[in-house]
Amino acid sequence: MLPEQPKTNKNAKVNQSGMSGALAIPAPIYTKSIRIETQDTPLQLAVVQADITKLPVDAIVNAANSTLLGGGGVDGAIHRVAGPELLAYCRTLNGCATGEVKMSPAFKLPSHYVLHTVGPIWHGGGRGEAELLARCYQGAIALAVAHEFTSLAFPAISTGVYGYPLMEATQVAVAAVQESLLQQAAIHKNLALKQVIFCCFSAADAKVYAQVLQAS
Ligand code: AR6
Repeated sequence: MLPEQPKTNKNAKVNQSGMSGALAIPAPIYTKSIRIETQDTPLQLAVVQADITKLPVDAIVNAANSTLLGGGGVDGAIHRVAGPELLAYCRTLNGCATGEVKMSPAFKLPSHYVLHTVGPIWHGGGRGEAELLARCYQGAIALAVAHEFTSLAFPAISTGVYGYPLMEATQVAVAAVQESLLQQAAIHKNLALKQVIFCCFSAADAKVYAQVLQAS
């Protein structure tokens, strides 16, 4: 069982002014609103350039490896900020297969939960990489909806150490998130989930995400 954590977001509001406080989400580089008939309010997709460990959202996604016992890149950053309690908790999760998602509390991070997923290692595209990567995004959205999170932030899963080409990975990410939101909206009349953030570490990555989201 996960320790009790409040479900309301500490600060889901995107800081449109660009003035960043300690717990503010930086102003997005690009946003897209999705209006769905069954939803009272539009869902917002936002491209933000930030360190994901600083985002005060309900849940951040971790691009982990199948041991869930930490590593480099965004995984290492998340464990460093969350503190040793995260590693101790992750030891109880018995690892995670590629394309699956497991949840933990966020401990010292400003988010409430971490959704750990394992993206595919890029082998050239012929080993089901796109489908596995899409499953990471779909699974995280499904968990976020099931737990009534209002905001969720993704890093660019698999595009670092795992070598997935950024443009291809971004196309998978943007399509999988939008398809998942539409699927979930067809099931649940009013989704708690209002904001999905594509959190890019570099300005160059954020530009690619903005282009792909705009074209979608
Ligand atoms: N905030 C947001 N994005 C970040 C941050 C951060 N603090 N740090 C890195 N990124 P990677 P992968 C970006 O390598 O390719 C680990 O060792 C980074 O620029 O973290 O899925 C795991 O344990 C890139 O765009 O994850 C696994 O063994 C993106 O996060 C392996 O790496 C993903 O890069 C997973 O490799």
